[in-house]
Amino acid sequence: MITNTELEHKGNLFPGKIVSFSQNVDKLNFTTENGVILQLTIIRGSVIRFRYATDNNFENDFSYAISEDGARGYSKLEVEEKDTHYEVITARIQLHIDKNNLKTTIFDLEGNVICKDDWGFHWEQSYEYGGNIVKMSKAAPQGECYYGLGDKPMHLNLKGKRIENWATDQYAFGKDQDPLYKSVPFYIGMYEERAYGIFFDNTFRTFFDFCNERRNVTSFWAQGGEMNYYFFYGPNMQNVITRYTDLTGKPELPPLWALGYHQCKWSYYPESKVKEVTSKFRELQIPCDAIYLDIDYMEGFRCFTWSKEYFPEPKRMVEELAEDGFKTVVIIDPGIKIDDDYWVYQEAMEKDYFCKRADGPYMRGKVWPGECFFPDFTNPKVREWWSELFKEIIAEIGVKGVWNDMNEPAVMEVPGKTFPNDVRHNYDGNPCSHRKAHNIYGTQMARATYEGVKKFAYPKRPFIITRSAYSGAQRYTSSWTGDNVATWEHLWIANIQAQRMSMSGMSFTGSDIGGFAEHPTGELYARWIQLGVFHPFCRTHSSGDHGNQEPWTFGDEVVDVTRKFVELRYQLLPYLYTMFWEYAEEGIPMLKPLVLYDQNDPQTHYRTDEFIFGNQILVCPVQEPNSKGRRMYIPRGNWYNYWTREYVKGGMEQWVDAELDIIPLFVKEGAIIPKYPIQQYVGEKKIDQLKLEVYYKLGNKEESKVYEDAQDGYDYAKGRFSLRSFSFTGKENEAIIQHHKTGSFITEYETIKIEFVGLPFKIKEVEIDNVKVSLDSIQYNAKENTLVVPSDYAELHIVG
Ligand code: MIG
Repeated sequence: MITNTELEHKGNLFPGKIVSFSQNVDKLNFTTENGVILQLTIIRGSVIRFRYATDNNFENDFSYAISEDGARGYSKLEVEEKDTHYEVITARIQLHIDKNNLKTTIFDLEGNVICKDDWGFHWEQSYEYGGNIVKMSKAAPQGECYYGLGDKPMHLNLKGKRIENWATDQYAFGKDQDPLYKSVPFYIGMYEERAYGIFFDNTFRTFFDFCNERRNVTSFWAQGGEMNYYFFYGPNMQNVITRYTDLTGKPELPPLWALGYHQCKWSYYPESKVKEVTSKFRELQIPCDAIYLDIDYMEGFRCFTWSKEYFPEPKRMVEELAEDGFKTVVIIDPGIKIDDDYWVYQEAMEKDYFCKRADGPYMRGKVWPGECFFPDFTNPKVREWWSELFKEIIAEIGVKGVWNDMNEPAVMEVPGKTFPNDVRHNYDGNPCSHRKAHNIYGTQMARATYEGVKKFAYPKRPFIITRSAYSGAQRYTSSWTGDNVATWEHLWIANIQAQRMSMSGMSFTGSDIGGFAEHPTGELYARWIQLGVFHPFCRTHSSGDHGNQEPWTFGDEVVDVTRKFVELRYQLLPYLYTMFWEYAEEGIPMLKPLVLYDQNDPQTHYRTDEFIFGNQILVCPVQEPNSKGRRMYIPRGNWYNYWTREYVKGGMEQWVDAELDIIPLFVKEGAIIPKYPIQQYVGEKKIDQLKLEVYYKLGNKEESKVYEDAQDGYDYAKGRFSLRSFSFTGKENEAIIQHHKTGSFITEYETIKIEFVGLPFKIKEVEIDNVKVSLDSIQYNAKENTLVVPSDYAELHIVG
């Protein structure tokens, strides 16, 4: 046992005995003899904020991450003073605070330890910066698992790893490389089937150590700021994530087209090249909704300008693309070229909106346009100004989405690849150095961009994508995983990153399909698109230096595979949109790693490859060349192989066939999967019929939902949406599908085509809303096991 005195020798300081306690409604303050204050805020019965001050002094309380819309309030709060500790009891947890040393232990109501301080809060004074290095260490029982933390390209279970959060432009990053572009200081711990979460809301450079340094200890620390974290009790992992997302915010629904397939390259230019690519998609009938313009569309890389040579009439081009169903998305970087004749530069200079060094000069750095200055997006006035800059691009030219890159912020040819630490930031009226603002810079840029696009796209919905992000960025933007590489290992990484981002409250994420750096083989591209269509954001992108990466550059077989999977994504749009609605509404992660799907099955704790897309579709990519299939773990429960329709029992590892045109895909029994007809882009066709694939299950009810609305705009917020709930009940010789619709949106289609999969009997009789109907009148097709019912039926009863 190391004593406090020994540790103090190493520079660590510890809280002493508690000398006073006070309560102000939801805030409990415990003060120690040496001037440490622990302030607990009871946010909800299962969400507690822990905030520690040293020298009796809290900083101004300000966070970019916390959303104002989150649920607050608790039903019970009792505080009792005992001999050795204070006891705090809510409706969900109990918390002990040791009077001797301020250490805390959190229990569930049955008395199981959920999270316990090891050394607890301690700190080191930082002579160089004047603040503290704030630290927290927790006991880590053997067998505890850890998940979360954003975009880390390593095993999903973080046990044994040390992690660093410092947003970094990491071109061609590798497996296990850290830090990367994002910093999401939120993790989920799970021990004996009970999960909890910790969000360390500190934007300085932070570290997390999961039993790497000491086998039985998990710790986290920051190079400045406060020890300020939120504890979320589960015990279900999904509840931990929804509570975290509730606190840090949920996205609005994107326009449906943003869930279509997107094509990108660095760069498509001139206009004729853009048109050649978009026409080829239509010619080959590979659905596609968006085309991206990378930095070369600008005049000398000046943001908010267009190259006269390559894009002489952007408005006309964007309109013509729109006529063909393509939405144009353009890149906007933070670096503003130093150029007296450039209006954006002039305005920012006049208004004094660029970041400055501590001693006065502007923060000057080289990026694509050459020498640049950088707006201080942590200044609310700068964000307001920036948002106005989008007027022309969005309102006049008709661009539909904006892509924010280089916002770590990235600077070329300098050590650390970013701003020096001394750069000053406004931080919404809490002036600070870059040490504190670095990790939030990208999010504030994306936020300002979102506000601009939203304002000028109104009454349509905005679409933003960012590379850098901090917790809470999901309120404004989607994201991609940065500059990956065209290798099989990166296919594994992409799968991990998309799942991890989903668990970290940022579901709307995807990778550069096929890899950004280098060039994939056709086989790798095919395997990647098969996975990519199951990621919430789905875009092919490449650096273009090593050849083209449009699907047709890999030959006919790959074109066919691409078409097959992109078509499947478009058919599944109502399913995907419903997943998004559940994410936007309740914070439910769109992708669920198996551990999140079934945490009580220990087999899932170290799985990485398989995941659940939404609630009912199991996906497992093939990640090796020359494969004819793979072994995978099918989680507990019963499933149907989507391709062969074979019924499979889960709870074991098994071989699954998967030639190049197949990705292992399973549907949960009892699921009702909605499909739209194939379209080349969202809105191409009137949806004249909804299809439901009904996967028969014997026994208990299974619930499925379909959310629909106008696919863009905000009418849904006024109740003009359609939410259909279906429940399936299967018996040996009959089945019932109940259907209930809420919301005032009238869907275009008048009929629903139902296809039964795995039905163990031949349909002989059908009743709709308790009225017997003839099989002819519902277009019953015995071979395909399909029938057509009115879209407003309430109960369908089939009997064998
Ligand atoms: O220094 O805009 O990650 O997607 O194509 C490279 C050019 C800058 C990095 C992005 C990438 C983009 C590229 N950008």
